[in-house]
Amino acid sequence: MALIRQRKLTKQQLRRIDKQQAQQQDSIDGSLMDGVVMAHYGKQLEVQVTSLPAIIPNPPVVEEGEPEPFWQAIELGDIWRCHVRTNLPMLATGDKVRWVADPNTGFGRIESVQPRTSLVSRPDRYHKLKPVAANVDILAIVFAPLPAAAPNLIDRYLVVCHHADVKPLLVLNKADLLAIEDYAFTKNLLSEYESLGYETVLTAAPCPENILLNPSQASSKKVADKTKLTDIEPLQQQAELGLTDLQQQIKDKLVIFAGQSGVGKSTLVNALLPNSDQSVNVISTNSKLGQHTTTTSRLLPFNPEDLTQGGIVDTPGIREYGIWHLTPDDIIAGFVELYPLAGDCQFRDCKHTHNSKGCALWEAVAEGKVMQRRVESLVTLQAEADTPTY
Ligand SMILES: Nc1nc2c(ncn2[C@@H]2O[C@H](COP(=O)(O)OP(=O)(O)O)[C@@H](O)[C@H]2O)c(=O)[nH]1
Ligand SMILES: [Mg+2]
Ligand SMILES: [Zn+2]
Repeated sequence: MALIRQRKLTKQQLRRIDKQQAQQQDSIDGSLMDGVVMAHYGKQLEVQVTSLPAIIPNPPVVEEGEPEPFWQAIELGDIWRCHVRTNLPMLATGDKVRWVADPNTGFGRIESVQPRTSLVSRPDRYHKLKPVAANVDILAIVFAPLPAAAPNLIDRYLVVCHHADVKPLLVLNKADLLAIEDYAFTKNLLSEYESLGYETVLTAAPCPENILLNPSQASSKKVADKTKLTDIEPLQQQAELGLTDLQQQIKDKLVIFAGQSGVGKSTLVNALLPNSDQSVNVISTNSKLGQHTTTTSRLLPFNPEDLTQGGIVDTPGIREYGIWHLTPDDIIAGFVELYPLAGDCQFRDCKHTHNSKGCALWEAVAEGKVMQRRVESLVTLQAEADTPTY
């Protein structure tokens, strides 16, 4: 065993150290403020000032003829580049933090993180689980008639929501295309999830392809042969209401949009955040970002001056929501109607496959009480979680 030589300190020395530490703590306490993590760049973060410190630091007095030293005043709503104290857990966009700002350098340091209401995580390319967004209220699962919806993907997102403590909201976008008869399947899918108790909304995002906004567009499309323009009017009203509906549902909330590529997530986000491009610019000039930095996720507020009004967390690559870190129990817990049945399977370790003996889930399918595709979805996801892909 290694001998650790400890220097004996005199009582007086100990008292002096205590006093120094207490003074340091006092000066930190006076400078502490509230903030919200707006973006994440690996080691550095951007934090928005949401409360001012008790003691507002004064700029240095400059003698005449002296050059003015750097000084970044602390103002509500400003965004600061921050380091993180070493002993903190990994932080994520949306985290509410206590932090100190150093006006002499323009950098801040995060001192602590407030308890989270939810945490969305995602495995990185080395399969290590990374927090992506904290305190998210709603995960909007966007799907559309085209590209065709993958019910299994929706089920996967629902599992993720359950595990992250985030409320799912099913958004059927491109509702204008429902005027085309082929897409009854998609509308039906929405009703199925409604019957399971999930909140849903039907939207048609403003864009040139939207055949409700641009009926002339419809006639130029091959698919439009089947479009009966007389049917469009009620749908038009519904879809227009849809965007307002969506707006209402996510008001004052922090939201993530997820879903296959091409379903209209960016178009919806732009419609909901008309100033999103601007706010991104403001942030980058404020903090003089290096160009090499890529964010893992960014919070785009509905009102940049008041974060309590919520916003959207923009996360690249959010589609690859791995679930390998979840147990079979975690996964079935995300299937609201199947979870209560699983206890009735004959075997505790039932895999719920079609030929599993005494499987309560398949009995329920046979009795028409649950949907077969949901049980199949469950089995697929459980099998995926069971097989590491690296
Ligand atoms: N017809 C129609 N097209 C849409 C709608 N929303 C988006 N689009 C179009 O679908 C394409 C993909 O949209 P985008 O927002 O990039 O999808 P993302 O990959 O999910 O972000 C674009 O050409 C959009 O203009 C909609 O409600 N109706
Ligand atoms: Mg996009
Ligand atoms: Zn079973």
